[in-house]
Amino acid sequence: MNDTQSVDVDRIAADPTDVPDPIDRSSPRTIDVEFETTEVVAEVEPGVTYTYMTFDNQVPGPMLRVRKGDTVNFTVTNREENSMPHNIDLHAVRGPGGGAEASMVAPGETATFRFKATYPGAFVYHCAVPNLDYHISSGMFGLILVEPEEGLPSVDHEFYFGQNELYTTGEAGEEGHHDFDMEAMAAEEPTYVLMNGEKGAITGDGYGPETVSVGDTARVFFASGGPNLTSSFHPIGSVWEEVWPQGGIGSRPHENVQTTPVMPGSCTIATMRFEVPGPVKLVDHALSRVARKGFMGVIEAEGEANPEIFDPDPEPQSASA
Ligand SMILES: [Cu+2]
Repeated sequence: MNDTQSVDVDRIAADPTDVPDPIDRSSPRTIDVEFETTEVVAEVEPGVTYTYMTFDNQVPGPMLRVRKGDTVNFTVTNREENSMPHNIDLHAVRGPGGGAEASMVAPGETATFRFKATYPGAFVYHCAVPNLDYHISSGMFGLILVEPEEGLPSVDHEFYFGQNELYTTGEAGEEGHHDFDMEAMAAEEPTYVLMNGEKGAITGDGYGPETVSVGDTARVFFASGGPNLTSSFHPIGSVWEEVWPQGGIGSRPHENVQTTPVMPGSCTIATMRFEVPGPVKLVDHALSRVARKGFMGVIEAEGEANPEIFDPDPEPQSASA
């Protein structure tokens, strides 16, 4: 294994609370979005570095939020010091390649295309150059939410997470700089499967869990970049009260879902309530990815115990008469 490299970005994991505000207007608007593509060294976990590819130096890339009927002027700039071409394909775009050809940029170039968001839902975006699996694996994916005209019901919290797998020349946890491993990717045998691009980023071992209060509600936006694995997205110690499979707003949600599949190139929107204090662990229930490959995120509910719902240490009860 090579020595670790000095990092270009201290934190590659997107902040799950960095979610654009809900849209409260009743008419369409034109929105300008600018993304910069980057190739940067960061830590997968302490002592393990990797050269990520990103939109705006974070994994997943920034969450975008528009309203059905909005027009988006989308500008992609490929940083001059990069070594590869990049572009963007948004599944919210009706048009060739989801914008990929129109946004193809060599290092130092900028391109702009325009699209109208004609259907609501949560959609993946990703780099779509010929080696797109390599680029997505390395971090080039994210989520765009197209709100329906009537908006979404209000909740106490919104969180944004993404899942992808890294294919490297090292073993998980092996110190040093890990190079990309094309053969491992072709075989779909990842070294790491990660939430927000880092091992345990959204846990007490990383930047800390997200926190909510007992009684709160939350909506989770979840993007599966892949490039190859389907996530079996499950909240340990809770249930998804509602799930919009594939982020498909417009259909009725599934209710009381334990584990929802999120295919590569897809998203889910799921809601939950926190009725007792303690952690809710967000996992891929293909659990070797949690136990051995780094995937985990935690939402910690703080507040009063609710022993009627859950009592970890009940008083012995006498047999009823
Ligand atoms: Cu790319």
